[in-house]
Amino acid sequence: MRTDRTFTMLKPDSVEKGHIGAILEKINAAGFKIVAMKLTQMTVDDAKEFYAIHKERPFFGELVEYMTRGPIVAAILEKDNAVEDFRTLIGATNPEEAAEGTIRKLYAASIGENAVHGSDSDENAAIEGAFHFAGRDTF
Ligand code: IDP
Ligand code: MG
Repeated sequence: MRTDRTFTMLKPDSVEKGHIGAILEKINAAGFKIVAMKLTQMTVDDAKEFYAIHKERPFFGELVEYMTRGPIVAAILEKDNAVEDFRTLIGATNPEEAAEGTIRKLYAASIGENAVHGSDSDENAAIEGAFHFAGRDTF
């Protein structure tokens, strides 16, 4: 299992607000290399599958609606210790609890609309990356 890759999505709110460039700048400045990237839109079935672990949570319907309402930027990122370092870069799920300078502190509106996704384990990074990208589109 690779420990040097993670998967991210710049969520619909980031795309709507024109924050793609600023967020990618933060990602690059933190030393992550982009090895796959695309603008794409998840279907309702895609979002239900991607977030299946949360299907019993009260916010699941809201989450699926949010994540499918417009395009996202999906990307696979490479760096030593990628999963942990990227979670540090994006900050806490709730932007009110996110550290100063983190992507969620800067760009997230709320715990629901929180700007970016970051994988929470090497195993999930591999599963989530493969969900969005074929091998030939990953460099
Ligand atoms: P994470 O994205 O920081 O890993 P998770 O707990 O895995 O956070 O939740 C997945 C996503 O579900 C969050 O990024 C956020 O968009 C949404 N979410 C989490 N908790 C809530 C909540 O309490 N209300 C509304 N949406 C939530
Ligand atoms: Mg999570």
